[in-house]
Amino acid sequence: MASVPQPTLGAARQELYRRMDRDNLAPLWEVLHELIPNAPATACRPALWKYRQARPYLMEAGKLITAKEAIRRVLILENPGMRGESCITQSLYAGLQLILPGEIAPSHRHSQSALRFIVEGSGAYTAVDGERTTMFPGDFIITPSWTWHDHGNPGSEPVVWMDGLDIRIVQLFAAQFHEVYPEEVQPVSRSEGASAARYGNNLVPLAAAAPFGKTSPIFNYPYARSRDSLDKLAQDQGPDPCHGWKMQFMNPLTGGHAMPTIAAFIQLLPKGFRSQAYRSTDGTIYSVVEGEGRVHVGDETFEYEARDTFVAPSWAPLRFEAKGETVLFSFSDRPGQEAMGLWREKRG
Ligand code: GTQ
Repeated sequence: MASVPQPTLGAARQELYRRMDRDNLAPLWEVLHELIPNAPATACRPALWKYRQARPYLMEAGKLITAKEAIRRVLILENPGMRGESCITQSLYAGLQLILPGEIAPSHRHSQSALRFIVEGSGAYTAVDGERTTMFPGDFIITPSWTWHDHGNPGSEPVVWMDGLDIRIVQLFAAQFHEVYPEEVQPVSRSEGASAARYGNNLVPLAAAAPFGKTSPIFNYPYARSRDSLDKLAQDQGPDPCHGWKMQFMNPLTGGHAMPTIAAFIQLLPKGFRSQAYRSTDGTIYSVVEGEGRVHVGDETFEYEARDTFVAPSWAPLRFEAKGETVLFSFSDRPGQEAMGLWREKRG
């Protein structure tokens, strides 16, 4: 290269790039720092969605399109740094789904896994491979990969839940499959509570194979039980300085995360709690179940109240100031990062 005259070096490089570009080749050195940054870089921005603001749109949508026509009547929670990409973090999708009294969201299955976190209303059900479970606010419900699922609302009030799906992860691997069930509603083949009875009482049927593969055999973790666990934990020990009292939803057959691609958590912050800053590589979506306060995410500060959703991008420092006793549900792509040896956290 020493023989190339300096003033023409830039032009010569550009000319080389142009020629190799036609043969689908590109110089690494022009993009190396972008490809391998010093610390997590993501277009995902800290954001909060007020339920009070989102709800009227959802109810208006309820008047303009049926659950049946929409297939799933959902308002996607789009990260402001990734508009149009149908995601809330770089790897995860979230939305608010509405099902009105008398409606049915027809049965289908897909390789993407879904979680439901019930935000408002009671009495709707979701069915997973022949078993229905009735939804109550704060319940954490799983639709495992490739299981038939439909939702229905035989009750008398609108029911809204937050959907969390691993759409982007499955897309990254180009492993998406989807099938429509031949009828609108799948037949019920097990009694309500069957999964909880078989796997949720520290018992397991002899020689039982995991009914949902790598996903927990329990597909409804009721809020009443999660809340009780948090309460009892808080009675006997002090809060973690970063997390308050935080628990992870578990697959009882493995002791690991309840879902293979998504981790889910529930945590309690005492009234007046000011947390120490915490960051981790799993960008995390939070749904406020109870309480109000302030959360600092990176350079942003949000006031939260019950039913709001907010997102903390990968490696953004997170700090809570709970005005009232607060319960937060959260989910992230942590299982994948742990499986690949990528997950990191930092306190303070
Ligand atoms: O309930 O099956 O928010 O398939 C997006 C895709 C919900 C669902 C969503 C879905 C569903």
